[in-house]
Amino acid sequence: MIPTITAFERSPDRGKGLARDMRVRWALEEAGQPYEVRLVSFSAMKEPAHRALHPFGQIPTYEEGNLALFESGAIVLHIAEHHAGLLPDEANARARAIAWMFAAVNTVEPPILELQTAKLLEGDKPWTEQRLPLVLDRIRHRLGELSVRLGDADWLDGAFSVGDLMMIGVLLRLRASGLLDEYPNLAAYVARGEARPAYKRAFASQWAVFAGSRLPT
Ligand code: GTB
Repeated sequence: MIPTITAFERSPDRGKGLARDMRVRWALEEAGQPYEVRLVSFSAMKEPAHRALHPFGQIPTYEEGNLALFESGAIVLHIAEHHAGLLPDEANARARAIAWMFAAVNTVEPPILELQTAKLLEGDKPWTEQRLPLVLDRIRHRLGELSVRLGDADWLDGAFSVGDLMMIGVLLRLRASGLLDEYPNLAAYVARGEARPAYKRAFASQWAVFAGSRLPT
């Protein structure tokens, strides 16, 4: 059965692959699983039909037969559990790869999201000037710890896993800030992820949506 995911009809990132459907596309490409994409507008996301799939009216969602999922982490884990190559076979290594997925979305991503909120949504507020350095410090703190753990390894725990996929998906959101470049091993880690053929295919398919939507109508 070919799964269907949802993605932005017009992504605010203008095809940079920063919306969370990218992680799902990447996992599906790594798994060699064909998929279909249903593009949704911001207003359609808030309609009952989409909310039946996603209680918070967001993308991505994932439908496969009787199964409907939301939350990019849960979707990626589901894909990894049903296809070879994204999770180690050995039980403890598998548990550690899943721990890295949670670390990505629960420990590393929150201060990165704070930065986006501080800049994009609240950049005009009077407290932004004082708040920004605090947020940047929190991100640097986490990146420093992650950088030490990664050291000169290629991936976080042995072979490439879904833990790396989620972590790189999260770190990519920092590229525009320049913060990643302060940690050369993390910048190289992200570049290794982007160099994977599956990542490139996923990126190209989300780019095609943006390129299509900017054609003259
Ligand atoms: N925790 C959920 C998950 O991991 O799936 C979060 C899902 C989520 O935040 N979805 C966003 C969404 O649907 C898109 S990814 N937003 C619309 C809404 O809430 O109304 C977040 C995102 C949006 C835009 C950019 N960008 O332009 O760079 C990057 C990431």
